[in-house]
Amino acid sequence: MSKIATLCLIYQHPKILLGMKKRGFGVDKWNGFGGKVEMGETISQAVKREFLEEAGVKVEQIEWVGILNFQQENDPEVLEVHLFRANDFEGEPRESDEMRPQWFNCDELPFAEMWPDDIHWMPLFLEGKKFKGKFLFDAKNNILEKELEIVEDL
Ligand code: 6OG
Repeated sequence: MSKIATLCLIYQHPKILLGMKKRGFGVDKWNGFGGKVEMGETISQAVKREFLEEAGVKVEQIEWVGILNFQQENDPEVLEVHLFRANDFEGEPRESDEMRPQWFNCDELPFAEMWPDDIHWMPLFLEGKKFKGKFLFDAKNNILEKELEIVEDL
């Protein structure tokens, strides 16, 4: 069983836009913007819809950079997250019910307040690599197993 979600980060070197998740899954963590792909929409439509809903900005040119599969111990469901990068956007990031956007320097990312997988794939993201990965978490969100590889194409 698997669910598909999106995750998109705006990266304008050296700045990267993250959002503090205010509610729901991943609450109190900094992350990119995204969410579940809805019935009848494509993955890239979901990226754009979620960015607009969560941060009030329009992203048009998005680059698909990774696929990450997340699983919890003793749970057969896999969350397949499609990761994207955007360089440009229209509008001014603003806080929504779900996210509080903030710019960070890419050398000063708040990994202690991010999902524990991020520290593994973020260097690849910042280098412009494409990658596939798989992470298994325990009930306390510690990583039990990890696989991560650079790929030419997704
Ligand atoms: P909603 O449930 O709010 O979407 N997401 C993860 N992001 C990272 N960096 N690590 C994880 O490790 C994640 N699990 C889920 C995908 C949830 C948002 O959170 C991302 C979506 O953008 C477990 O609709």
